[in-house]
Amino acid sequence: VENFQLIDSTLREGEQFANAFFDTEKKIEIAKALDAFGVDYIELTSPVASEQSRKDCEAICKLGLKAKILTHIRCHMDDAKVAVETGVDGVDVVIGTSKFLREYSHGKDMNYIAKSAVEVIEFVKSKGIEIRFSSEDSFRSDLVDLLNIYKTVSSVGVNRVGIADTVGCANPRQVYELIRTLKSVVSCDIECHFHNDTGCAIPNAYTALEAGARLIDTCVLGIGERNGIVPLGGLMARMIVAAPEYVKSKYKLHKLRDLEVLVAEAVEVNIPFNNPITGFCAFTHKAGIHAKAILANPSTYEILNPNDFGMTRYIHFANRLTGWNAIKTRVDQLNLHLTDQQCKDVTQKIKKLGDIRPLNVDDVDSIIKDYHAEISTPQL
Ligand code: HCA
Ligand code: CU
Repeated sequence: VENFQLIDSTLREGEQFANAFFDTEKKIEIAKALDAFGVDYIELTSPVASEQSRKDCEAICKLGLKAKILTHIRCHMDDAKVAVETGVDGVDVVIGTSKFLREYSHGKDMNYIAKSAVEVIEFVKSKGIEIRFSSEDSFRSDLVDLLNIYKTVSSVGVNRVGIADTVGCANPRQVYELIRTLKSVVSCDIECHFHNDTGCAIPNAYTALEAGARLIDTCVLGIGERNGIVPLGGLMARMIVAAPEYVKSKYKLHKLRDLEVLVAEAVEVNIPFNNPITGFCAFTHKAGIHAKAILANPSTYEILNPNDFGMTRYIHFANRLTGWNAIKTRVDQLNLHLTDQQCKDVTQKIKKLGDIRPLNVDDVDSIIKDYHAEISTPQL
């Protein structure tokens, strides 16, 4: 899994998210933030989608970002001719290969698909631009059809092939098998695009890399059609565990939170409470037993180090599950001096109130301060 690359599609798949509308300025802001984070590629909406989409694509190409700029088109010469004039570094073409898409979407057979794929690939390559060919709805396509089309596009020198779980139906075992099989028929890099309808987007992405794929499509916060695709942040959480040095040296992980806030505000959603890394409680420890061990060594209950992402760990002590180690830490923070036994006593008082109602930090602080005052008052 070392050496993987990211194709961020917030400005293509992400535009297909229910709430998304990015004006030119917002697209440029997001493109710059993605580039600063360090994604390898930025994928943009097709220039034939609308007049403004084409202009925005040209504007982003002119920014001179480090990330390569891609646009995403149907497997059709009409689209390809417009795409190569925008200034992009690469073109991603896609065509539906499942029986659903062949019957209810474009109505073409596999021979027609192969013929137009070859034509588009040769044309885009002749312009000195990178080209990726992908099948749409790959996991509900006939395997023989799929392998044939990939063999064909590989032989005409496509730069990457992609597979897409368009409906989010695949599970990791199916992903592993398909990538393994595909690797035996193509010589180029493999890219993967996973929707999250059944909650498998990140596991599928990870498994695809294990099976030998090289590139993963992501969106910030996982936005996209329906409930979206692989979230950039969630994939980072998975990958930093698998390839810590690579991930830490390649991506500016401290910029993740701001990038997510930027996109969340643009599409008017909140960052989910259970979001990996940036969810509000992602590094909050609560139970007394956890708090004690975290204070001794954070790795006891943390697989991710919040510092790697510019986040901070928090020990939630204002509750009835708290323990005296957490309270002792709070006592120290308040610059008060209590013995261990006194900390245990005051913890009992806190738990007692915590049994009656939810507590906040002020409640705990005043219990501690009152207790401290009481034991410090000379007895007459
Ligand atoms: C769609 C197309 C796509 C394309 C994926 C890709 C999908 O919006 O239906 O080009 O890799 O999910 O199949 O996003
Ligand atoms: Cu998609």
